[in-house]
Amino acid sequence: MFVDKAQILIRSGKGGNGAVSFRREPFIPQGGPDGGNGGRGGDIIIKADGNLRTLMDFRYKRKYEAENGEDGRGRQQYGKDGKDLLIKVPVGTIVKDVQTGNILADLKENGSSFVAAKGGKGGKGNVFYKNSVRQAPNFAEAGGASRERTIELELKLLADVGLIGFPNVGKSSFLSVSTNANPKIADYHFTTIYPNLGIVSLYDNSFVLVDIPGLIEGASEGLGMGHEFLKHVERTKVLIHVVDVSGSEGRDPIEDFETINSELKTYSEKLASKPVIVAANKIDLADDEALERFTQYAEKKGYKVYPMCAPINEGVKEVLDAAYQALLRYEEENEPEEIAVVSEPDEDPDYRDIHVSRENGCYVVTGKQLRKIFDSTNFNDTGSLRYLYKYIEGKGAIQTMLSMGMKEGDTIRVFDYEFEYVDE
Ligand SMILES: Nc1nc2c(ncn2[C@@H]2O[C@H](COP(=O)(O)OP(=O)(O)OP(=O)(O)O)[C@@H](O)[C@H]2O)c(=O)[nH]1
Ligand SMILES: [Mg+2]
Repeated sequence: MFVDKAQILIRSGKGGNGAVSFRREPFIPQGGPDGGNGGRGGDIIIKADGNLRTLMDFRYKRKYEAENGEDGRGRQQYGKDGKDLLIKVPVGTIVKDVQTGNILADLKENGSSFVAAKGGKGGKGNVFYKNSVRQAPNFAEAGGASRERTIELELKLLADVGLIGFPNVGKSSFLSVSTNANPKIADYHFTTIYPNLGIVSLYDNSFVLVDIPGLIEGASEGLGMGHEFLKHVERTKVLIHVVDVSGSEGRDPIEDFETINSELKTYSEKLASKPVIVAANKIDLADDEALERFTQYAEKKGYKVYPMCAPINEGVKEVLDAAYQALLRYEEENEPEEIAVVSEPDEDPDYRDIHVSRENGCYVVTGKQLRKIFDSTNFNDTGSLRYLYKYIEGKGAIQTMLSMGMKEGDTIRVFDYEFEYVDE
């Protein structure tokens, strides 16, 4: 199967903790604070790379982590920043947050990139907290949390023109003579099982042609490999409908033509309204009467028919010219499709939330920002403890617990720290 979607788990680096440290110097009994800052955690960056074609690699590696920042140290030594992690994806990849369903980025150009998970900030060392009243702060800031999220990568096939038709009618043969691509060509159905892209160079221009696996009746309901690939066809701008006009497999070319058209229509109106160039292939096997009958039929319906013998490159140039003209017209008349990207803040949406619950008679308080403040707390220092308490109170958690029935003397648990509630 052609892999054009992948889910991966990414995690940015945690920021390093700031250090609590005091100068120790001979003959100076009370040195000042000298704890350095922690380093920044590495970001997860996703970047479009023109050398990649598929999302295949993401089938084998699903978890991506950036480096944590180093903790600060004494003597005002800073912790090293964590290294960013660069994830390369093919041009045309869309990045989605699985939880919110938001599209975070549409990486349309080679080299464009975006930070999918920002690393935590480095925590400040205790030297930072020194001021005229507080000469010896014995606490430091914990590093910022890492960010973990599951994202979905989806590769849009950025093809301009799509080749459609029944199996074995000569689509791959056409692709092979008109582009640099080297698709497999063989005399059986479904030789092509995933879309092949090729670049057509025409005069001074070029466009991308995609060879879609053969469609059959019922494709719009998922028969054959239809459904999977009609989705790709939907993103092309112009279609080349290849018909075996010789009826070499015993089918009637007019019926073939109508069957495919009605499949497109059933799948979506949008698909059915795309400009179509009709290539009547295998003319070497067809008698004049058969070609004439088909041409008249299709032209009456408003299509222009191009007779062709793909393997020997006969009539191919005319089809490409017509497709290119239709493409130029299409682009003139239609705005390029823009994908709405949602810009989200760097932190988790629930970063500032605080939660209260009851467990075994205890009141339990949790929260992501709370975790960071908790980690910055020195439990031997009243000032530091007080700050933690004020934060919990400021978030309304004490009020919530009171309304849940908390009384003087009940236990409040914050991560692995427990204290008694005292009515002040
Ligand atoms: N005689 C003749 N044979 C052709 C012509 N075009 C293609 N063929 C043959 O038809 C067979 C199928 O050609 P492909 O190009 O693989 O057809 P396809 O539409 O890509 O087929 P699937 O990938 O199976 O859907 C091969 O044996 C080709 O050599 C043609 O114009 N004349
Ligand atoms: Mg093929």
